Amino acid sequence: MKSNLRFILDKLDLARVNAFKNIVTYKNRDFNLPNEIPENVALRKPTKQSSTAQSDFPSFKAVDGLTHTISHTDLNASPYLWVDLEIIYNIIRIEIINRADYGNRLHDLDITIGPGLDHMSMCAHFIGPGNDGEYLVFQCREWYKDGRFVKMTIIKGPEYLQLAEVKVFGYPTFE
Ligand SMILES: [Ca+2]
Repeated sequence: MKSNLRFILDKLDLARVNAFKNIVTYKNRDFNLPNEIPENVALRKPTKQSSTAQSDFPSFKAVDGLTHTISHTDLNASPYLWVDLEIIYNIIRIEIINRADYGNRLHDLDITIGPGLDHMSMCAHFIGPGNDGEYLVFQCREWYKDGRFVKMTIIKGPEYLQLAEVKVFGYPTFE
C-alpha cells in the first residue's frame, strides 16, 4: 500500500515537472499589493490576430471566457494575437489555455507587454511545445509589469497560433 502511494506521488511530481519545465518564472519582490484579488482584465477586451483561419475562429474567442472556443490564425511566419486591456495595468501574471488538440503547435512563444504596440517588451518566453489543453501560467521576468497591450507571437514559424483562452491578471495602476 505504502509503495503504491509512493509510486502515485512520484508520477504526480513528474507530471508537475513536465507541465512547467519550459516556463520562465521569476518570483517575489517587495511590493505592497492592493487588498483585492487581481481580476482577469483581458476578458472580452478588444483583440486582433495576424490572420484568421476560418470565420469560426476569430481573435476574440481567445478572451471570451470559454475554454471550448478558440482563436486560430492561418499558417504565418510569425503568427500573433494581441489583446488591448484599454487602460494600463500592473500585470501580475498571464495564463494561457492551449487548444485541446494540435497542442504541439504552441511553441517558441514570445509574450510581450507594453503601453502601445510599438513599445512592447519581453515578459516571458515559452519554448514548448505545448500539450493538448495545457494550462500555462507565466509571470513576467520583472515579476510585475505595467502594460495596456499583451501580445503573443510565435517567433519560429511558419505555424498556426491557436488559443483557447488568454487570461491577464492585474491591477489598475494608481497614479
Ligand atoms: Ca475561448
